[in-house]
Amino acid sequence: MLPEVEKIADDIRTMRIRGAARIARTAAEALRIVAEKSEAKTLDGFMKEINQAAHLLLSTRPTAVSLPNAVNYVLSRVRKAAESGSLKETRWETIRAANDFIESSLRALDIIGELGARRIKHGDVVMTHCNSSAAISVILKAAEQGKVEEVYATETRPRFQGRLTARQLAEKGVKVNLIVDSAARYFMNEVDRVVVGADAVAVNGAVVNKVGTSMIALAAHEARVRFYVAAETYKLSPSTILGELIEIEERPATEVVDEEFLRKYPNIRVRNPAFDITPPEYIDLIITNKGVYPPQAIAMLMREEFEWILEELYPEYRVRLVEEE
Ligand code: RUB
Repeated sequence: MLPEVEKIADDIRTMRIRGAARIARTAAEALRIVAEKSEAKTLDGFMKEINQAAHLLLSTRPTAVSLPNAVNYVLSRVRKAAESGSLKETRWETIRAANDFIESSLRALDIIGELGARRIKHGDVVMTHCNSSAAISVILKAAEQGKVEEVYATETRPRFQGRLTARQLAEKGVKVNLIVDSAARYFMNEVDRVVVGADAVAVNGAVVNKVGTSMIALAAHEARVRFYVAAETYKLSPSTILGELIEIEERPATEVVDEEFLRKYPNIRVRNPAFDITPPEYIDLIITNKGVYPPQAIAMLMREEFEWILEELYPEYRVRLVEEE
């Protein structure tokens, strides 16, 4: 395995590279690096390298579906190119596919910013959680249009990604209040809209995002504050159409307490789920690069976007399609 690819996998696992969109783009980049640096003399040899790299990348973090969606997008084009039997063409197609994914991911962020900003009104106070490039794109676009009064950003225990959000917004001149996660309800009465990102969106419109999101959604619901999710279409989880559940990553206890605490109190079990699930009833809109959807309608978009992946990767789904014809 190339050391560059191992390093990327390690950076994703240890969260030096984090956030669903960035993880996806970096995974595509890793596959491009394999194609650029491969010394394989045969197509079979190259395919083996690509598949090994894909396998390693997929094993890094289980929840953000953007990662398998990015890897599968590239792999699907690689497999098609490999049918030509040409090693050179297959390598080039790997590079092109990775570049296309990265470019369209960045374009998607801009579109989400534009569409999402239309849902923010002049004078709005916005709350956000964790550090989502899609949510930030919406807030910054709305701020650029002079609509955002101020932002409440939760610090996001235990890794404090909210500090990154506060910094990124403040650097662009947005007025930011950094608050502890548990103060979300206390400040909710001052908030007009909540905007968060997503690691995965299930077929029923439920959204998986940084742990704490569902509590904020609950508080927003109770206070009748609109709750928006900003998510590129590659955050949609096609396997949930087939009834698969999204795995919630549980991270090390040492992110919450130190080693000494663990040694001193061996009978205390520290739980540290990285994500939680917000049910569709608490979500007003999912803002995607293909338009703005109520969570109840997301299944439609998911089928349109991922028919190919379902047919290619899930043979049992293909059987069903054939039966339906
Ligand atoms: C990050 C997180 C973000 C989503 C969306 O979790 O939950 O809200 O990934 O981010 P972690 P983006 O820090 O554990 O990766 O909109 O940038 O894809």
